[in-house]
Order: sequence, then C-alpha cells, then structure tokens
Amino acid sequence: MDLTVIVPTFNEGPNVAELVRRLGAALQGREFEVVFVDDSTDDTPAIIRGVADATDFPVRLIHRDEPDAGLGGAVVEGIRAAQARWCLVMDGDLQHPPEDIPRMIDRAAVGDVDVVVASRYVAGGTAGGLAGATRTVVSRGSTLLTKAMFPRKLHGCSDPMTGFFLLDRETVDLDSLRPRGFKILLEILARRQLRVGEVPFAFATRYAGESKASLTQGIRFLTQLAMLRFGRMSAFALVGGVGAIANLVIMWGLIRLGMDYVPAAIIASEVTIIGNFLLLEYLVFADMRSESGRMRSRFVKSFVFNNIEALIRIPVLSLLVQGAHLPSVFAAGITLVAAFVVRFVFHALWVYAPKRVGAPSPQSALAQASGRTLEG
Ligand SMILES: Nc1nc2c(ncn2[C@@H]2O[C@H](COP(=O)(O)OP(=O)(O)OP(=O)(O)O)[C@@H](O)[C@H]2O)c(=O)[nH]1
Ligand SMILES: [Mg+2]
Repeated sequence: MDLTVIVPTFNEGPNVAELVRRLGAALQGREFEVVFVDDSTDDTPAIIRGVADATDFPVRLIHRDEPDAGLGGAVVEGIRAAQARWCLVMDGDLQHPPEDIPRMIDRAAVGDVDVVVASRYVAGGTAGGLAGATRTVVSRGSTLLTKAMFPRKLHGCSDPMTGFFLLDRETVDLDSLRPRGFKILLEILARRQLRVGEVPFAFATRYAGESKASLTQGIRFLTQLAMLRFGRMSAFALVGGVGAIANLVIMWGLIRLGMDYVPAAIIASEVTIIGNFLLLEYLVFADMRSESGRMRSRFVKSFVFNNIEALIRIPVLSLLVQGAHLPSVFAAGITLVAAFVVRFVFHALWVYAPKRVGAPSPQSALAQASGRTLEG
C-alpha cells in the first residue's frame, strides 16, 4: 500500500459517491486505500458501505459512536488506522479536489519533506470556495495571527489551517497530539519542527450538504492557539482574569442598585465561580473532560474549592495587612497569585484527573495540564 486517503465526515452522505468516484479516477494505477472516519448522525455510514461494495479499491469505514475531539480527533484516528506510511487528509465535501493529489505525491517523492501542504495562499492557489467575504477575512486574519505566533515552525507553510495535506506519519508522535477543534495540521506542525513542502490548489465550493464551520469552532480555535503557544496554564489564567473583571463589574453594579457591599461581593463571587467553571469545562479542559468522570462531580469539587479558597484568602489578607503591615493592594495581589497557583494545581490534578483504568498518573496529568511552550 502506497497511500492512505483519510476523509473525516460528519453528515456528508450526498458527497460520498462523487468523492470516491473522483478519487478512483485521479489515483488510477496506484496502490491506495480510502478510510472514512465518520461521526455522522444520519445515514452517511450506510451510504459509505454501499459505495465501498461497489468500488474495486479498498474503502474502509470507521464509525465512531462516541466521537472524541471532533474533526481533529477523527483525523488522528484515521492516521492510526492507516495501512500506508503516507497519509493524505482531505475534506469530504469536495472542496479539496482529488485531482490535485498526484501533484502532492510528486512533491513528496522528491524526498526532502515530511509533509506536503496543499495551500490556498501560495502563488497559483485560490481560496475562491470560501463562503463569503467574512469567511475570507476570518481565514486570512487567523492564518496571519497563527503564523505570527509560530514564526519558526510555520515558516515554510503559507496555509497552516488547511485540511488538505499529505503526511509521512512516521514523522509525527500521535500520542503527543491534543487535537481539539478543526485545525489538526496546525496541531501537528506546532508540536514539532517538520519539513514542509507546498503545492498550490484552488479551494472549491462545497459539492453538496451543509457546512459545519461555526462561531463555536472559531472560539475553540482561539483556545487551541493559546494552549499550543503558551500552555494550558495561560488559558487558565485568561479565564481567571476575565472572571476577576466580571466579579468586580457585578459587585459594582449591585452596589449601584443599592445593595450592601458584603452581599454584593458574595453574589458576585458565586456568579463568577459558576461562570469560570463553565469556561474551564468548555475551553481550557475540554480535551480532558471525557476521561475525568461526571460533570456534576467536577462542578461540586470546583465549587467547594473556590468557596473554601475565598474563606481562607480574606482572613489571610487581613493578616498580611494588619500583622505584616503590607499595603493592602499589594497584599491582595500576593493572595491572588498564591490562590491562582493552588487553584490551577487543584483543577489539573483533582477536578480533571483521568478516571479511566490505565490513565496517566497525577504527575503526568499535571505535566500535560501545564503544557509547554513549544517554540523557544
Ligand atoms: N469525523 C468528523 N468529521 C467532521 C466533523 N466536523 C466536520 N467534519 C468534516 O470535516 C470536513 C470539513 O468540514 P466543513 O464543514 O466542510 O468545514 P469547512 O470546509 O471549514 O466549511 P465550509 O467551507 O463551509 O465547507 C468535512 O468533511 C466534514 O464532514 C466531526 O466532528 N467529525
Ligand atoms: Mg468544507
């Protein structure tokens, strides 16, 4: 087997037959297989099986009943299951023309790269298939931001957000990837310096079906970027900072409405504690949720911890001010920083600790949780 074509699909039924037909035509005379990694909730799996029966090259289906880590997770699962060393990843909606694959293979055959990226933004490529001006601006802007954050690792890559690439799977450590959201190539390139080759391609319009891109995906992407660049602790700090500001704004608002400052402070704290928990769940620790038991028990732990923390922090603050005669704002700063570190360790090690048998130990969970700065 020379090549495994990996196609992540989510409700792409109407595109399957046409995609497989064009793949067969474009890759005629080569040894290859097609692997669909499917998270669909409709009849797409049945359509894939039907098409597989009618083709003379191997078409495999991996259907995930419990999808993990969305599109990125699906691609990683496909790479794991691949028979070939070289894996071609492409969308299932024909925005990535199968006819470009031979050029990508030729580029890889030169032998000096680990990954060949089909780029919309290199001379000769076009992004015409992006739906509308907003999508184009968002795509362009986020590409620039991403390249600015990883200037060295993404130096040779004009389109790190593309979902169309050919990868030598022996050059990536699949276990080190933390796929979340849509941008799996970025995850691969940011983890490790790879040699990148590019070929231009014309991004087509969707053949049939509906787009799965959304604002939620956009927010996930920004979190992914922050975590890749600065590690999980900074995403955690970001959420904490937003929470602290929200806390003060709520308190100020309630006092203006005539409430006494003590109940105002208590209400503001409780609202922030709940809001912070939700942000941690869906942004910072999203990739660890499935392994760390039930959401309700995580909420109870987090809620109890934060309330105890507030109960300890205030007396410590007055001790520092009255006992050690520190200026109050400075003292408050010290207690907040100390509380932040303790809170991070508590959430990473206990609230989001993996529950499954054979799961990593708390020590490795913390290493994973704190993340690393990936580029010097
Ligand atoms: N397995 C799997 N595939 C997904 C998931 N979400 C999206 N996909 C597939 O990933 C590919 C890209 O998704 P699209 O909805 O086309 O996203 P896009 O190309 O950025 O958006 P459009 O330009 O509007 O098409 C398609 O083949 C989808 O079916 C998912 O959660 N799991
Ligand atoms: Mg698409």
